[in-house]
Amino acid sequence: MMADAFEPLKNDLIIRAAWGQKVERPPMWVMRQAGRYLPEYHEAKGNRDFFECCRDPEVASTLTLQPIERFAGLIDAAIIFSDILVIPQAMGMVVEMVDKKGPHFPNPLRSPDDDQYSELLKRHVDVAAELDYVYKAITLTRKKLQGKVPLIGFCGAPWTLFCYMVEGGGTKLFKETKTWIYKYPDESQDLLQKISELCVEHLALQVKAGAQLVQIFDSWAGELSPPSFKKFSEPYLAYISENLPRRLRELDLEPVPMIVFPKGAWYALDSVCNLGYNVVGLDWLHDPAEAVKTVGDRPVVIQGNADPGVLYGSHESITQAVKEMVDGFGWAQRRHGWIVNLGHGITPFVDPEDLRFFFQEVHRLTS
Ligand code: 1CP
Repeated sequence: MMADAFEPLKNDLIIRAAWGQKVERPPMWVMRQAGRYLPEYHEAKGNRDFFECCRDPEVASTLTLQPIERFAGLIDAAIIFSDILVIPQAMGMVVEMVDKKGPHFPNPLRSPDDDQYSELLKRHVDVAAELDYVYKAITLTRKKLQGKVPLIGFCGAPWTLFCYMVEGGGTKLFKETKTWIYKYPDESQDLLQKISELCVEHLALQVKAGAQLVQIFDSWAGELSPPSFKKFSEPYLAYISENLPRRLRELDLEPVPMIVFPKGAWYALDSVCNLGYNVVGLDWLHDPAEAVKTVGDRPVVIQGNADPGVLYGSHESITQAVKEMVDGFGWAQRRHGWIVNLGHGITPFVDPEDLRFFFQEVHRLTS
């Protein structure tokens, strides 16, 4: 099925907002909105392995739609159920998802002298074949959405994927990552470039399959110092924003809005606004009014940024957090330039009904 054969959108608010247009209310979605905090997620997933769910288009589309169904009328985008680590898998690395612990690479990239490193750099990756299941899931999800809301495709930023590939999983210390960039900067950059090329192809093929916006998650950007962010993250984010539109043209596809989320790199907001992304995601350490000032009159939309932890609080504290965002982003005066989200993914154990209250408060205070 071709992407243009889908039902027309009934709600295109997030697309208009992402292109910088004035809108009737700020669109809203939440990072990790499909997942562990939803009882229906556990029910649908059953005993299946996490990546098995990603690889089964029927299951992946069901999980993608769960928050759209539960929060119908409140939420303005779906994000495809998948993971950033499908790119290292496509490159030939083994990644397992360990229950309650997160991703684990049995065989991480420990040094540029390993054969694994030169093989990874040399090997041609047939992204279309390796990640065909993601594209099938996207096309099926678009069909099932029937134009209710747009579908977001995504990938990990090269820097964040690099961290996982060399650490072998989550980490607090970043010992292996820092060893790589400070001992082997050239080899690190060669690998980052290779990953960037695969990101462009994966995003383009997601758009071909039906994704209507894309987000690049740089979840570990904040582990870099400002000069190392300039060297090991920013050039690769720029590579993606320059080359995705080019690749879409080659495939005869229209451009889509591009969102970048450089978590923790608050010092880099000014320069990230010049990278060619339509939307920049902010974590909750940013002050909204300061961020609006930093963006200035550049055509960049901001996404964010309530502390996900506020959803563990009282309804009064949720109302307060929404008010602070609405005032901070100057919604009443500006009426453009803002997509509502949390400052990072929703966390486990949040009561989904408290998220509903958050959504309702945004509607109440912005319309
Ligand atoms: O609604 C959605 O957003 C679902 C799709 C989605 C997305 C966008 C998933 C499903 N993962 C992601 C992105 C992702 N994956 C990121 C970037 C966003 C972020 O910073 O949170 C990262 C860092 C990962 C890697 C990953 N996958 C982690 C983080 C581990 C760590 O190092 O802190 C974890 C726990 C996963 C597993 C995962 N991915 C997605 C879900 C629902 C789960 C939980 C699986 C389960 O336990 O059932």
